[in-house]
Amino acid sequence: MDQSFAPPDSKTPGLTEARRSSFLDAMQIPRFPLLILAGLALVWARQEPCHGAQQPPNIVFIFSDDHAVQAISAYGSRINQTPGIDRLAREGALFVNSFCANSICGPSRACILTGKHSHINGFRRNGERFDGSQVTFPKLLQKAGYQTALVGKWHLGTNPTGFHYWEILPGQGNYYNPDLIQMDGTRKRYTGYCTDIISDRAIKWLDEDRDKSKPFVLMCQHKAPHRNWSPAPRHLDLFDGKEVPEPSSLFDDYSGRSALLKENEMTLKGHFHWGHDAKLHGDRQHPEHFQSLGNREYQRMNDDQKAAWDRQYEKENQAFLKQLNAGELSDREVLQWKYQRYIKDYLRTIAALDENVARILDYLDQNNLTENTIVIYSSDQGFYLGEHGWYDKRWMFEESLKMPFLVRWPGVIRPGTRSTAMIQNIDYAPTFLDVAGAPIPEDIQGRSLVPLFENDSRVPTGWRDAIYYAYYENDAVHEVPIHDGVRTQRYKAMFFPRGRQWQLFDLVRDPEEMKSVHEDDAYRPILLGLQQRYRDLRKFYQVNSATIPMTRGDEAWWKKRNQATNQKARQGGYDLAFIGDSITQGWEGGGKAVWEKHYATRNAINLGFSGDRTEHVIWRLTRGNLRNVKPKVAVVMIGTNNTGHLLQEPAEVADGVRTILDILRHQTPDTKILLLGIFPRGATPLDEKRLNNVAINQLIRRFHDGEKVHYLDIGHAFLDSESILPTSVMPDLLHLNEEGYERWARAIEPKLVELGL
Ligand code: SGN
Ligand code: CA
Repeated sequence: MDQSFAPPDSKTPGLTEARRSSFLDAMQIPRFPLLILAGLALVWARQEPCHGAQQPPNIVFIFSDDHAVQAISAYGSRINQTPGIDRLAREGALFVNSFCANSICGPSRACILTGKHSHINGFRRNGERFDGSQVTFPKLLQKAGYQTALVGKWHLGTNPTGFHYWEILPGQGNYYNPDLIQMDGTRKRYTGYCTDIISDRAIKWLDEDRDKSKPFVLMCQHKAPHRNWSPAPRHLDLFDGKEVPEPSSLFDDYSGRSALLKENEMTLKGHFHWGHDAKLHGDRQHPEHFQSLGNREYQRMNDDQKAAWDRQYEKENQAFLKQLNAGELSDREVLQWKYQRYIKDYLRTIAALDENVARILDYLDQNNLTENTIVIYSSDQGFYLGEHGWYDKRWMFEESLKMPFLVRWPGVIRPGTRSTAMIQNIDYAPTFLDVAGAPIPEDIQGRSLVPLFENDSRVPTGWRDAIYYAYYENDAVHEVPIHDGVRTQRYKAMFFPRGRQWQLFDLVRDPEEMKSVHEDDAYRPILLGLQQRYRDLRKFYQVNSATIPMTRGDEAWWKKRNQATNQKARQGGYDLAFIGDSITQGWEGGGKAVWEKHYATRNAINLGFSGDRTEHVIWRLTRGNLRNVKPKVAVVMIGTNNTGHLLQEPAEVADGVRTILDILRHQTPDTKILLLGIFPRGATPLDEKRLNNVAINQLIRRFHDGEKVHYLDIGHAFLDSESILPTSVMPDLLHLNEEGYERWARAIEPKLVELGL
């Protein structure tokens, strides 16, 4: 990770990207000296915090988990009231186009800490471990003289760095009687309700533990309203006897969009658990409606808490079960019951959250801190509140893509501001640094929001036109496939690498995203434009999917082969490994007899998976395929699917190949690598895909070092004298037949021997 800062004289410290460019633009136009003066005035404004206080402003960042904007009254909720949170909108600004970069917990938090997209900060999926040695805004604020504190949910696998004080929930944490990990590594159990306790601890730090001579940043991070949506005892009866309105897409049949939508496991209909989600006790009956997970939260409660809980739920549960057992409820009615149970619990947890936001604001009022403190309320991503029949998040549809963002900064933000500027969680870090007057490192990808704060509700010229989003956590709970995309003010394009499908939504005509118009001729120019913006944004943010480890574990056959391969790898004792895609896997198909002849007695392992691109090989090699595989020679041939599927730029694919070589170097240092040029494909020498492979080969041949890596291009072995690819060797002009495998084996044999096999 590049930890370098901009050289001190390279730009004015404290200027944001937006501010810098407007400043420089002005500098380049001497006809408008007023603009120069305006630019200088802005520089002065940033360097001399003049917001009516001596000290740079404090920052209180109140952050919840899975709180959707549909459940905040300031955002127009139809289902609840949040007076505490709304106070921030009334006294400050509300951003209606606030988005996450990756709609899942740990990744969103990593984006916030670093100001960088997931593929750069390295935390792409829950369960990974955040590299706490990288530059984060709390560390930079410490350098700038701030006191930094964090209380509550963290969920990044490693301990927090950059905080003078922290106390965190282990993993997801609990609602009832939560444990908090202390800075010395011990765990402390607190009796009571998590949302209250986190606020207590945060207020205690504010009140007693911080150094009051210094500005501070406090991150107060709640578990609520995360699954399994367990309300505080005092809110158990909220919404009693009331029906919460249903979203219009509760019974979505997923037509008109990618078939992948049906594959996820986050429906109220099919993936709602008897105890855990529905809060039912007893035998888990009705498997057609409920899955079987019990309510772990209930197990943690003390007797009083359990009694209060049962008093509330049991009457309603028994009434429901009676009707269900009597066969009186249609599938539709069962789903409606589940929705009510789900949404009421979700909103009840928000009631406590909202009270605690109000508590913190009151504390600031009572301690003369309001005027010089920026308060932000946000949540790690949005959530489906029954829209599309779902709970959970992950998909790039509006409900989970959006993050609440409300901010109050007295004297700077005009009360009641409502901004439509497109902002993202990668913007928070540069914003905090800007607020503190600290330099913003060059490699931060987000932009400071301070110009938006100061600019009333107007979107400054040059503000971003589109955001980039990427989700990586496939083959995990809820089974949502990998996808990425762009969203502009009006449109959203999503790309699913699996199946290589595009989806396009017109958010004005179809705000609920019920029909993809990617195949509609009328939208052709829009799709093309968004695809270009997608490619450009990926370049701008340095997204090279060829180098980003990706599993295909959501494809059953692949998962099975991967598990079997890991099993074989564990056994060890290999002298030769073949690493690649279907052409390599084909040693078990069309090439079987040839393999028997050449390699059966030479302790060889086949690490080829049909359809793999470099990113999949990277995933496999770093997650088990090489466990005890330390061969004398590894034959690597990969990249033709990066070409065939995506016609990916040769330089990007070459980087993917380079990453694979690095992994091999690192994991099996004594292995010699025989790097093969990607085989020719397509009939003629000027075939577009053939040429792409030629261009990749031109680059990867340079990885030859004659020591560890030996490059060999055997493409000629398959071509005729006119460089035509004969179907007698590659019947489909991509895959080899037996004759082709024989030529492959013969062409590399001398090299294998030379390398010590
Ligand atoms: C848990 C939840 C999931 C949720 C993930 C991620 N199950 O696994 O429903 O999608 O966390 O949530 S639970 O029953 O254990 O609550 S995240 O907010 O941490 O990303
Ligand atoms: Ca979350």
